[in-house]
Amino acid sequence: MARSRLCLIGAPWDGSSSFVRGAAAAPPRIREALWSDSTNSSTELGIAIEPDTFDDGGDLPMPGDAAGARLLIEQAVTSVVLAGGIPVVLGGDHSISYPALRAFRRQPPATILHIDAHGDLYDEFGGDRYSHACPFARIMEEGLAGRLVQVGIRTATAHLRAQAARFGVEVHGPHRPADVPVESLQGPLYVSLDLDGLDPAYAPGVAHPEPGGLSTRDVVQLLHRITAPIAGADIVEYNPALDTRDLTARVAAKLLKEILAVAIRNAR
Ligand SMILES: [Mn+2]
Repeated sequence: MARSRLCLIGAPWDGSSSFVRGAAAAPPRIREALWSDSTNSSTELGIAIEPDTFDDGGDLPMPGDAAGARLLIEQAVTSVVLAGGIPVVLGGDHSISYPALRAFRRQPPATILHIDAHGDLYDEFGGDRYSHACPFARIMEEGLAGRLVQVGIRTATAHLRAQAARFGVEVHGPHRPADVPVESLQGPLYVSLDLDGLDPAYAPGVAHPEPGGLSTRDVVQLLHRITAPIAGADIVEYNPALDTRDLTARVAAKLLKEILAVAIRNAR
């Protein structure tokens, strides 16, 4: 595939975070880890990720209000989608996934593979229907995906379980990720990766660290098992202020590379 079909978009927005902010500082730190001389361009699929492997649209100039931020994200992602590109959005908090998926509303992805400790299916959270705890409720209400498959979930309240049942969400915990039927997921497929899906031992730099999560290896293997073409992806909730020795930035950059490699492999 034409490599320029892949387009990175930074969405430095954390104004919809319910606990602590700071994820807005993530995109430049993930890029820094991506190009750090501490590593190289290789991926485990044998596809190199170099500066010319994808377009980098830079970071969106976020306004101060959430509605304006959502509109800007939706417009930026829509322009990539309409040009036949594959957007990869770096958050920001998880609220950015809703406007990112709105960009596909003319042709929604068949499947969203959502890796997270949290279902993010609240009808509202703290009075905010666009909170980072709510994006997948909005996405499912608007029919922005055929199927939502969640992995790593370990904080399901009664409300979240009811919401998952209402929307037909397939919820997998962090146990036995090898049992998730990733190979059979239909495409186009959108990957939404919240770094708190990983155990805080692997990714401490998040606002809501939840022990008992996936390992970095679990997530790499889940990604590699995707056979469907990739429609788009996001990586969210990295909070540099809470990180230790840039560990989480390195995990985000590693998983970004593997997502890009899977997108290239599966488009062939
Ligand atoms: Mn989460």
